[in-house]
Amino acid sequence: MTSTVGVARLGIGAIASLPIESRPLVRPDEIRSGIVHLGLGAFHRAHQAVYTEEAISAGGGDWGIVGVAPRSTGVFDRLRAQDNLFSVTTLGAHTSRTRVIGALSEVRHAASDPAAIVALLADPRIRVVTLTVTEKAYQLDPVTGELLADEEVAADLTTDRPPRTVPGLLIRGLLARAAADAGPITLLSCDNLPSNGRRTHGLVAAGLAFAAAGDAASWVDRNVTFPNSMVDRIVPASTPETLATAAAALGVEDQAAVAAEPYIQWVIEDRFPGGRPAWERAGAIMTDDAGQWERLKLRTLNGVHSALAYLGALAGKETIAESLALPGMEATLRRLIAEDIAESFEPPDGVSITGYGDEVLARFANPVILHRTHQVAMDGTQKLPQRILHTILDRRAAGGDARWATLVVAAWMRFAQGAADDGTALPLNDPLADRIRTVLADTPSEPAAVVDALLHIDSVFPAALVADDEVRASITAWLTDLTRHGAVATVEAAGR
Ligand code: CS2
Repeated sequence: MTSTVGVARLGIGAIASLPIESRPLVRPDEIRSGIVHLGLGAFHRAHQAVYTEEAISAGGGDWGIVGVAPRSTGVFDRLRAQDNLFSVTTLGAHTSRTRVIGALSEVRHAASDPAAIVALLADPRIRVVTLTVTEKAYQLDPVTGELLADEEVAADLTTDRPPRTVPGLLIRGLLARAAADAGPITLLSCDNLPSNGRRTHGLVAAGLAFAAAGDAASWVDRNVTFPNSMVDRIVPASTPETLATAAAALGVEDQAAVAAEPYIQWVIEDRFPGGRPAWERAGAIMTDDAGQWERLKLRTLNGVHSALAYLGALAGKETIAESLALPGMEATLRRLIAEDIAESFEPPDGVSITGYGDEVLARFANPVILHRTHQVAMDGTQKLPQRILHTILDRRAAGGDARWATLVVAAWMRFAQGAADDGTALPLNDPLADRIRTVLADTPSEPAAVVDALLHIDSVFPAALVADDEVRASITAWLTDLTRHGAVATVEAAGR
């Protein structure tokens, strides 16, 4: 991205010139670090960074965030050039507010200095590690939750080379922390995985066993917690327009700007032996058990989001809001919510799943949030289990037919075949893309054959689902409709 000639850049020196309502609540150079965060993407900047800034401002404490970019240098360079400051523009249908966030006390780039990250994790000042690294970075089998056999992770755990993977960084960091007996710490996953804390714990335990680190494992048992958490805010990837909106509001250029919807939620299990920021002062819900919140959000919001992404992409729609506006789409999704999702689990006390679903649909309809269908469609193999397949399994166990949820699986299968209904190529960004392409290349294009072949990707589809002939027939019927009539006509007919 190029600088606009003559316009000053956001930085500590620019704070005094910002409109008062846009100034940060705390300053990066005045807070001390207590958190390491892995994953400096737009979501972190518009979510945990916002909560943490408000928590420090309201409740104090040394909880500045050391933001670590695992691989890409882009956002790291841009933040460094801005003294770690960036803005969040909150986009309502009719209002827009831009505020600079000062919660990042430091920024680091793991790939160019992994040893520094390992040392940070062993630093007694750091008492919380938060993660937004996307589902695939955990290297867990989505069906079993077991650590995958991956050469890079194995090399990180069994050799002295500087770690390259997220599991490698975490486990080598915990080994160093155990060796230094540097005090208790919490690893808090903020990714959209089911039981994300329990999975992170499983990953660490498996990694320590693999690294044959017996003493460290018992230190970890005594000193490290892995609470589950549910995170929620729609934060599309930033575009040149996002940066232009921020610059207009701030009067200075901000190349790390993000834009997000007004809605924001964080539910966190309160197990922090080394302490934590007063996140509840910023509106987070601290609880004993985040499980029901997590199911509510993953199955309803993310499940419906994936439905909109695949069906919308097939119909040639660019954004989630445009996909939702297709004739019959809203009615179809309401059935998915009421007949399948709401029947598949117990919601948190006092929450109605259909009421929550109505709110989710209203959020997706926000016309100024330009969330691309292709962005949400990415990494389908990592997302489908918790978003849709668990709903199907629970409905089937209770005797239901999961008709609407099987439509989403069929839409993913058609999307995975690589072309929209008008023949335009669709990108298959997925860690299993090669496997999917190989499977499809060897398969006749009839829907029944495609369903059969893709269901055999056993790290995505649980055995109970593959063995269920009614589910298979339902996916095949939908895929037949999608293939013959296209997504627009299929959704229109379904919504009638
Ligand atoms: C989306 C999520 O990209 C996706 O897969 O479904 O990022 C979604 O926007 C967030 O989970 C909302 O909290």
